[in-house]
Amino acid sequence: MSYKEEITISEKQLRFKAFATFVVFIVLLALAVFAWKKLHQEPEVAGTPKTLRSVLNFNGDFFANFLSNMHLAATYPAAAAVKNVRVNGDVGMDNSFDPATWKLRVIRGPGDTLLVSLDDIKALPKTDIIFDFKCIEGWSQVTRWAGVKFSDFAARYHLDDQTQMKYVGLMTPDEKYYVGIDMASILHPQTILCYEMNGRPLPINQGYPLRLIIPVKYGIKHLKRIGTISFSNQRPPDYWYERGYDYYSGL
Ligand SMILES: Nc1nc2c(c(=O)[nH]1)N[C@H]1C(S)=C(S)[C@@H](COP(=O)(O)O)O[C@H]1N2
Ligand SMILES: [Mo]
Repeated sequence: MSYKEEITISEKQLRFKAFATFVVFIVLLALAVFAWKKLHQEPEVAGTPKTLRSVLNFNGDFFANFLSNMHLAATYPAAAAVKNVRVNGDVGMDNSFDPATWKLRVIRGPGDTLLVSLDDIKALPKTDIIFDFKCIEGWSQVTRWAGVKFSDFAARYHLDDQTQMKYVGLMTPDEKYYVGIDMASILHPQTILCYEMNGRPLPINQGYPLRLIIPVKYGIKHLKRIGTISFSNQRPPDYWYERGYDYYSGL
C-alpha cells in the first residue's frame, strides 16, 4: 500500500468542478464591474468619488492625528543642494504681477489686515534649510532655502490669538493657488517664509518675493508667491485637495 491515498475523480466530477469555478469567476467579475460603475456614478467630493474620498479622509486624519508631525525633516550639507532647481507648478504665477508694489497681507481678523514689506521680513532672524524637496509626482531634489521661521514671524507680529486657531490659509495675490495648513505644521521649526534660494533672492518662477517652505509636507503645500495669510478654525480651501489629494499631505 502506498503511503499517500489516491484520490480518483470521475470525468463527470471534473467537468462539474471546472464549471463551478467558471460560474464563481463570472459572478465575481460582474460584482467588480458593478462596484466600479457604482463608484463612478457617485457624486464627487473634493475631486474624488464619495466613497474613495471618505477612505482618503480617514487615512489623512489617521496620519495627521496618530503620527507626530513634530519630527524634524532630514537636513543635508550645503554641497548636496542642486544648482538647477526644478520649476514645477505655475498656477497663480501669471506675468501681470508687479513685485515692486507687493506687500504681504496678513488677515488678523475681519477688517483687520496687516501689511508687511519684504524688507520688514528680511529684518527678522534668518533661518537656512537644506532638505529633500518631495513632489507627489514622484521626483525629489535636495534644495537650499532661507527665510524667516513662520513661528518667529508670528511672534514678532504678535499673532498670538491667531495662532490659537486650527489652520492657516495662504493664497497667491490673484487667489488662483491656495493651500490650507494645520497650525502645528506651520509653526514647525523648519517651516519658513522663504525669500532666498541657494543664497540669492528667489527667482520669479520660484515664488519671488516670498514663498512657503514647509519640509514636513509634500511640494503641493509649498505655495509660491504668497499674497495673503489668514487664520481659521475651519479648513481653508486647498487647491490640490479640491482635485482629489490628501488635505494634510504630510511626510
Ligand atoms: N503658486 C504656486 N505655488 C506652487 C505650485 C503652483 O502651481 N503654484 N505648485 C506646487 C508644487 S506641486 C510643487 S512640487 C512646488 C514646486 O516648487 P518649485 O517650482 O520651486 O520646484 O511648488 C508648489 N507651489
Ligand atoms: Mo508638486
